[in-house]
Amino acid sequence: MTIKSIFLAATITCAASASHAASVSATLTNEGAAPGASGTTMFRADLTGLGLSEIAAITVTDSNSGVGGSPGAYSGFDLDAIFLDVDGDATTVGDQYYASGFTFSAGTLRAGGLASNTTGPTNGSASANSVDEAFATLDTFDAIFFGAGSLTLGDGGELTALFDPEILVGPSLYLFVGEVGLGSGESLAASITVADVAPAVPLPAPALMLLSGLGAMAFGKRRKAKAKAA
Ligand SMILES: [Ca+2]
Ligand SMILES: [Ca+2]
Ligand SMILES: [Ca+2]
Repeated sequence: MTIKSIFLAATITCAASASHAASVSATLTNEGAAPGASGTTMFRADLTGLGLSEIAAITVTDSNSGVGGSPGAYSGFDLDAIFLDVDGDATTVGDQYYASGFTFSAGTLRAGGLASNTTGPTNGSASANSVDEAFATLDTFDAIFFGAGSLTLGDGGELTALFDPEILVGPSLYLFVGEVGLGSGESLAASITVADVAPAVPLPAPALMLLSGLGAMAFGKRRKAKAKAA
């Protein structure tokens, strides 16, 4: 078996010093066909020795190459599964940790190709910003070609698997990722980020307006108090 490797970029933010941030890298190796889904390529990365004490989020970003694989609702990286595993053996499932939630941003679709089987633009998405979790089953290698069991990211799309509570990095912890297809070229170009701090969820515009409104009210109160004191 040829061992292909891709670059795994990991970002660490130290809790002790909020302004400090550092990056480390590790190797994601091609482990061949995934158990339970012979059409899925399984990749594994050792998460020990990276300087991470715990895992809060893992982000998979499509390389936006615009080539490889299929167009339409299958444009870009086709993610069968993403999970953590203590002993590094994907066939023993009792030691696995699955995401507590996901954030998603669908990429663009190439013209033509098949339509999505789900309500979102890419196969396995519920909308441009949410995953159809029951359809995509991102905790299991079970994808069916052009069918159920995976989430297609779209060109330039991004998925973050959130782990709340965080998963402690003990003496042994591995990341498993699967891509539907054997050697389509999309998986090796995608980038993966492991972080011990979950990314901040951007506030929707109405919440921001409310916050700035509250700020203005507080400012007005302070001015009044000052005027009284004067
Ligand atoms: Ca694809
Ligand atoms: Ca295992
Ligand atoms: Ca799956």
